[in-house]
Amino acid sequence: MKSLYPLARGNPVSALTTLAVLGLINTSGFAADKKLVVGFSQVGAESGWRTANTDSIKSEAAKRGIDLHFSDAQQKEENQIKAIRSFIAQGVDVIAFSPVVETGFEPVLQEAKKAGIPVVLSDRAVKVSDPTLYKCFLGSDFIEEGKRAGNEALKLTDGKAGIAELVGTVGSAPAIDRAKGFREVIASHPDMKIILSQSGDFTRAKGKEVMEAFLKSPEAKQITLLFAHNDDMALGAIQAMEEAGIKPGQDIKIVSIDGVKGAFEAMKDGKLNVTVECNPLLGPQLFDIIEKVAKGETVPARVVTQEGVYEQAQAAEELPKRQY
Ligand code: GZL
Repeated sequence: MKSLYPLARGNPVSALTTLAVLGLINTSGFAADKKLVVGFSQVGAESGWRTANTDSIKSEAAKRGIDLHFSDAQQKEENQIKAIRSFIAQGVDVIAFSPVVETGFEPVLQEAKKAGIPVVLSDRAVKVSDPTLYKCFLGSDFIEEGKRAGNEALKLTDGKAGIAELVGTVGSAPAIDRAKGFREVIASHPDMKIILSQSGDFTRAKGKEVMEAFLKSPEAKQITLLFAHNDDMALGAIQAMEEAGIKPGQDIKIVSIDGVKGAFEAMKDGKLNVTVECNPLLGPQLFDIIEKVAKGETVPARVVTQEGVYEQAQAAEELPKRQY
């Protein structure tokens, strides 16, 4: 299914105008009788953030009349590679995906390039030797998110804390970079000590399980702050703390990342202290980029999503406004 978009590759203005007048292309410059076909490989359905991200992508594609081939990789890299291969075989116009981990995608991205199918990264980055293997990476600055979490941790503890860390999916860009940003900020504060660190794989269940283990460890009594790489793991940890008779947000302060509704509810109940926002509503921006790429137009190699930080005092007012 080869792209008909070369139509726009002559003298775009006159060609497009002529074809639009003849009703042969629609307003976004595509052949009127040809739907844009996009293959999207999603990480999985591991967290509230991911669900909101999937909803944003699917609803925006439907709104634009895009033929979306959507695949859920259930957090397995081999499933993403299989899905991308299948999109290539189907001859989709554009491939987009959120890489579950940073490495291991170079060979299949070379196959997409060889097949002449452009690739757009959504949410997470990949490490590749050839930067032309994808047209654009749309997503948050995870190092900045880690720094924001570090600054909030300093404010909550006056620069003195025994820190337990719930790490995201091992090898994923958000886990690597959030940890990096957090450590950059606390590096100049010798009394901010990370005493326990383990992956909870971005899920609530695993976050609870790891927090239970932390609370049974010899270092348990030294924990005064939890840094969770996402809200779902923080909410699991809150459950574990309460079951152990610990007051979350008081006995142990908690800083997490995402900004899902559950985090605002926990802040309202005084059980979570801060959530650093990570915006999952990427659908509109993602398909703006994909439509441009499909028409052979140039797009920025990097688009950073805008997001903020929310503390407990803001939770009650913000909660009704949250879209995810
Ligand atoms: C961040 C995203 C992360 C979220 C988690 O952009 O990749 O993955 O922080 C999700 O909730 O599982």
